[in-house]
Amino acid sequence: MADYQPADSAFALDRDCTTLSRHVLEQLHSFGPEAQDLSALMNRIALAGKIIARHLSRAGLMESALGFTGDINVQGEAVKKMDIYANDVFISVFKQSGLVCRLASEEMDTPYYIPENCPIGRYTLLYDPIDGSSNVDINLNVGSIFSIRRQQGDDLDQTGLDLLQDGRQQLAAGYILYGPSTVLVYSIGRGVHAFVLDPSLGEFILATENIQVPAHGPTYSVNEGNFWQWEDAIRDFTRYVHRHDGYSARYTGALVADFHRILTQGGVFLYPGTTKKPEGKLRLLYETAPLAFLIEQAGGRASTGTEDIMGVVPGEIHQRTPFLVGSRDDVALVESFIQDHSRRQSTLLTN
Ligand code: AHM
Ligand code: MG
Repeated sequence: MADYQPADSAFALDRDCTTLSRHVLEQLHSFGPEAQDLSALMNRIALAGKIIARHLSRAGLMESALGFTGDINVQGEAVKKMDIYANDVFISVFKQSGLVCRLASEEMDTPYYIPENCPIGRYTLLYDPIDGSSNVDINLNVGSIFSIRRQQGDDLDQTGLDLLQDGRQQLAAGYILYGPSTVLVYSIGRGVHAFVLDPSLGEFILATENIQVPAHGPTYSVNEGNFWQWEDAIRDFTRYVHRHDGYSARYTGALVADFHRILTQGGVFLYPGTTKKPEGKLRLLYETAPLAFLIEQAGGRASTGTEDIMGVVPGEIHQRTPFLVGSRDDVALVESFIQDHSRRQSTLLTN
């Protein structure tokens, strides 16, 4: 009898079978305890993403899904109902995981502890539940950003001090982009991979493996409404791109969406310091460090302007950093304007 030959549809079936949890295990070439943990953690993040995507897709039809709560968060920003919903989704999902003892997010002053997980929960989830929340009420792109760190010590006094370490302590990082389709991008330090949610299967299916950001790209992504609040160096960079062919401005108001464009097509995203916010707007532990982890894995760069984001040690959980991220050459170009200005300033001071 002839050997069995898979039909042409086998290719599509192979593709459909590369789910997120299978991919994590394949990446680690192991079914050991740590690989099982990471796979389970990614599965939980995927579940949170599916629940949030479902809620977003129907938000305009539901009472009390859109708009503000009337509260102000620890960042001094008005809180949206969707921020709280998504924050609670991650908490509920990780309560059931057993693996996570603490969660720290943009929406909570101090980390949230899950006492029943604490004797065994070896990991901490840091996250921005809804990034770009100004887009929520107008049905535009938003995202969730996540980072996983191994808990160090018991943290019995619940200070979370072991979280104040550089970005190289991250075990995994990524984001979920809620757009025309829901896309999950992650890295466990072995390349950057994108998955698309197939709603008919209810699964994130591998779409692109080992994403590499081009060394240079056409996009510069920055809120130019802040032009007169920036330092001269950043103003000079934007004047440079205005005067040179081949650059396009793109800015959605959601970091995850702008980052996703740059990760896939190249270019640079900037949120520099302003006179009102000298450290910029974006937070290190759950916004800039996870995206820095991804971009480095994809062959790009992330910088404050003067140092690599991955090397920054925060002084507190909600610390902000100026942020330049994207293609290697484009980040270097912005940094060169910053270096020129600081050289000129020190020459002025010494003369
Ligand atoms: P959020 O997490 O509270 O939504 O704030 C972060 C967002 C980013 O997604 C985006 O890049 C930035 O804030 C936009 O800020 P601005 O309106 O100042 O340009
Ligand atoms: Mg955010």
